[in-house]
Amino acid sequence: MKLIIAIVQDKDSNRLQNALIKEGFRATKLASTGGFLRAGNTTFLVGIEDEKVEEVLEVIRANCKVREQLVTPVSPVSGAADSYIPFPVEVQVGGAAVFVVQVERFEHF
Ligand code: 2BA
Repeated sequence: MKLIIAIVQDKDSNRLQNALIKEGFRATKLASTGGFLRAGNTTFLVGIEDEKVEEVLEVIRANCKVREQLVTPVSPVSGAADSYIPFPVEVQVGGAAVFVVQVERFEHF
């Protein structure tokens, strides 16, 4: 068995949740925060048999979009803060950051 941990954008989370349910996959949705953007995102936990991992990945791939997001870099802590002009830079976020982890044991009581 594997545990799929998928970090997706909030904008895709309802669509992905509906698609996982429709395809018969069990999932848990957690509210999370990206370390870089410090913005909300959504983490899905999906426990799944090894042979169905690719099917789950396909559902995630089909429902999560890549988007551009503007980020304003934080100003320097000390030094040339007076002359610092924080130009927003564009970063590409998503579709999804996915980890597939081996599950040693699963119990469901
Ligand atoms: P954030 O950490 O808020 O990152 C949002 C986006 O900012 C990233 O999109 C990436 O394009 C960019 N980014 C992140 N760190 C950067 C850096 N040090 N320099 C320049 N750009 C950077 P994604 O790669 O699609 O990641 C989306 C979210 O997935 C991340 O939100 C984070 O919550 C999670 N994530 C991605 N990779 C991860 C990893 N290796 N471990 C844990 N979480 C991860």
